[in-house]
Amino acid sequence: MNLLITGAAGGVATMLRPRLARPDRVLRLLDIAPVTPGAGEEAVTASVTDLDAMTEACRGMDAVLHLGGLSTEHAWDDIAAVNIDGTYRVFEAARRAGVPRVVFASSNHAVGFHPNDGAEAPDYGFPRPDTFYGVSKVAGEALGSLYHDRYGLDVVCLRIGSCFERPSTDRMLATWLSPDDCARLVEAALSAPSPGFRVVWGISANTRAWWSLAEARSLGYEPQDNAEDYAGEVTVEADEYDRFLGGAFCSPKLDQGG
Ligand code: 15L
Repeated sequence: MNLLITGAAGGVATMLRPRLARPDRVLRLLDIAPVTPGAGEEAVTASVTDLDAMTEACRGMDAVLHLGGLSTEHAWDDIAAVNIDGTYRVFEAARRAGVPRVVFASSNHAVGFHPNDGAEAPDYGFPRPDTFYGVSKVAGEALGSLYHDRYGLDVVCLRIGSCFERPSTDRMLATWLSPDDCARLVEAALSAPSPGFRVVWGISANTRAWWSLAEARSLGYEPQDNAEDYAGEVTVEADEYDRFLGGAFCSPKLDQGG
């Protein structure tokens, strides 16, 4: 199983590389920043915004894990160019090269302005982005839906919570996705038979979870970690914006002006 990973120099990809390595798998690592490939890996220095380079990078791959792009709020022009146009090019390149499956790193910020009432937010919540970044994740999900319905690609969108080595704030006691569980979720998204188009939450088995794991589990995801194990170590922020699913991304501090 050959897997192209975009955004390979980024934080999530760096945590995933050793966890996704398999003797019978090539990981093709694509980023604008140079990446040093290890055993079973290949590196491609290119931008997701370059359709020809993306199409070339997709050749011979069985799936694309699209992690590339801006991972926080930025000015509209940058979000539009890198996250929205770039994600279009990833899907289009996959289609042109005959790659049958794309796993797209969406985000909780696609639905960040939904009120957080403490109950588990359901799967497939209607888009309610909290930032231009969140809008780009909604656009990526929409592109995934289109490329499934029109061209038959299998597309799994992961509405990732907070994927870091450890939870560091009280919000992350609800939203944490451990690196090991992230790899488990990606493996489920890569191996579920004919998933079609899916949108699943990406969190660990957190005692204080705000989000449903029903759809992720239906793909075969079995989380093993729980942020609660770190409850004594996190910073308590009591962020007033935790009344929304997107937390601090809902703050006016992220207004882009204009
Ligand atoms: C995200 O989508 C961001 O990429 C990441 O930096 C975190 O802020 C995360 O969401 C989160 O909500 O914790």
